[in-house]
Amino acid sequence: MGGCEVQAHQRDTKGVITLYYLASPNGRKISIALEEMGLSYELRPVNIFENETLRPEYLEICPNGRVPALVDALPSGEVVKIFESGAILQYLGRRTGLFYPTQSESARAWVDAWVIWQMAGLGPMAGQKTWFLRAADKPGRDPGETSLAIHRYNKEVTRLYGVLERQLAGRDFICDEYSIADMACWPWVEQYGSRDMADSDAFPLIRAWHARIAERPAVERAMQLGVDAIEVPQGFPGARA
Ligand SMILES: N[C@@H](CCC(=O)N[C@@H](CS)C(=O)NCC(=O)O)C(=O)O
Repeated sequence: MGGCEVQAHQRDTKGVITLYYLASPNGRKISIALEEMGLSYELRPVNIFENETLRPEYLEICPNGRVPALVDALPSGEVVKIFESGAILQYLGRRTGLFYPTQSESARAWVDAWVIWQMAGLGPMAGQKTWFLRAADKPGRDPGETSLAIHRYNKEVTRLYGVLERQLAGRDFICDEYSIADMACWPWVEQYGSRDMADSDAFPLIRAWHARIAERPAVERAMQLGVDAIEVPQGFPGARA
């Protein structure tokens, strides 16, 4: 492990999946899914702080130059490469038939909707809010440069937390059964909890849901992965300040 150089992927049963990873909210969605699904994989830490995501060989896998990305060398010889954590979660769900409904179109559509909700809403809004909060903390920063953005993103994140809180009323998980939708959302709530919101009494169902998932053995294992490989700054939201 280490570095983000791309190696030839062998067609064996062990380590056919390579996860390009940082111990960040988006990376953890995928390590949680892999651990929950019991798949074997090789973890390849990618140091975004040293621009490893911008290397040509990495951009071949992830044209967007971000982590996570995943390469799956199938026994047939087909090599699947995927970027965008939501697409990776859906792929792993299809691959295993786990935590992603395969029989019912209505159930799968609902899980997809919540995965996209996280990808288009909770993740970007919480990420931007945290980015501006960190920027505002920088010594000498004029508060006028960040206050409107913090106000805007805080309002939107609060609204999104309200959406999630309502969805959790009367159910243990976002789509009744534990699914990739929970895996998509949970690391962002985990991340964001340190910045005031999830600890708030305003969202008791989110807090209980968060605790329920935190104690799953697969999640505990995933949270330990790669933490020593690359140091992630405190409060890192998924994009550099
Ligand atoms: N929508 C993308 C976002 C990925 C993303 O922003 N990843 C962060 C780490 S959590 C990253 O690679 N940041 C690199 C940078 O800011 O240069 C996904 O969900 O995969």
